Amino acid sequence: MERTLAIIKPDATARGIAGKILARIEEEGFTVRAMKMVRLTKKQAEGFYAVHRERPFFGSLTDFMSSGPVVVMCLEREGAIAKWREVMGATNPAEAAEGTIRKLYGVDVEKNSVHGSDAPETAATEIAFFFTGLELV
Ligand code: FUP
Repeated sequence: MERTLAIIKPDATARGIAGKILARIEEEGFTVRAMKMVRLTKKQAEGFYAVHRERPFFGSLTDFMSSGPVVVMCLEREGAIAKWREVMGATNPAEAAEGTIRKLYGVDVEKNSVHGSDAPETAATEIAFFFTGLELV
């Protein structure tokens, strides 16, 4: 079993589709090990995306991620990291495969509705960013 960090981003919570995305997560065989809704401060968003600090889109991305509530989840499944990235689809919704969450709901490359960890090390760091051991059931 593997764990990954999923985020339902502000563009999705604003449109009231967090429930649809959670239903899809459950249909795809993930177990939710922890979940909460939070509104990140700009500084917290900058901390979460620190690896992208030098990228031209960093300011806009962290403004967006702190613009409204997000739902953060620790998901568990066999091959959870790769499977969640497959279900999310490509970063740019215009390039995402049919049926993926970003194809269905993503607005653009920034407002792309969901986040998922990209490797075991980042999954561990990202889960620990949002959840203490006590909150993981
Ligand atoms: P992903 O792992 O698919 O979320 O994508 P990346 O790690 O490449 O990008 C991290 C975040 O930066 C994405 F969620 C969206 C955002 N981004 C932009 O806002 N503009 C860009 O041009 C590229 C990425």
